Amino acid sequence: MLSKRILTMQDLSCVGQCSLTVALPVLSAFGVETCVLPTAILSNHTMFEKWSCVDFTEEAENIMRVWKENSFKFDAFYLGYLGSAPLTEVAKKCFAQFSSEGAKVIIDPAFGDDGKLYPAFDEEYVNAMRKLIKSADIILPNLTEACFLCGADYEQNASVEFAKKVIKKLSAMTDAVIVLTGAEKNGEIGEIIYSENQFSYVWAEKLPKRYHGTGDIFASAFTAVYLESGNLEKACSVAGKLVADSIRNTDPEHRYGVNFEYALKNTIK
Ligand code: PXL
Repeated sequence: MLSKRILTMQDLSCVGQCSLTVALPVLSAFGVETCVLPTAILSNHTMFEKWSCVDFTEEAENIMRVWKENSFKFDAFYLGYLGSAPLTEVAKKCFAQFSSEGAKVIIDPAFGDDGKLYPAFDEEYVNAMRKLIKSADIILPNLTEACFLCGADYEQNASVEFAKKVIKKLSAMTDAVIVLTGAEKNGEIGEIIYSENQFSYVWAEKLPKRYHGTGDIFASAFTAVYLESGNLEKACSVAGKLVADSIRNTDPEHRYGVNFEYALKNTIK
């Protein structure tokens, strides 16, 4: 059986369950052949007080030169935390040179949460991401990222109506399907999907705890299920369940990620 071969572009955080250390196991578990273009190598993710980081922009150019000589092509691209604005240009080159026919581009902007940018980012990065999402088929922002991208003021505990207004504003900037993650309604959490001028929703039980790295688990599982099924709602529902199972099985003392490894083992069973 021929499986899809995707390229994921994001950082390798040596400690902390996020980015490539999540994407690789999750995508493989769902049966997707996964190639990587690391964007940076960090000692650990940036929610720890201290971290080191080596940017990979220059090496990415070298890697792509050799890939071209080897005539590699990918059936899809999944982008997460890139780390610096020049890497968005690398990504565009990558789509231009290595897309199989009909290859999809799925982008999780992955630059902020709770109304704030992650520590390594600034307005230059947001601006670069505004341009990059024009090349996407699907984007997976949370409300913070959606607000930054379209220049809306972020609201805490936002209503679905507010989130839909932000999505509409964002949709003027890209033709991509928008899957807004982490929306909340009546004690439930879920996704607001905007595709072909229509809204749809996927809701699930909201668990009392929030943890770091759940966005990367969601995006990885979403990508795998969407590539296989072409069904946005199913992809959200399976990915949301994996996130919820991961949170449920996480020891409250474990602060820097979630126990997605345990949840994944059960999903596969
Ligand atoms: O989970 C998003 C993410 C990925 N990679 C790094 C991060 C973060 C969030 O803070 O710091 C390095």
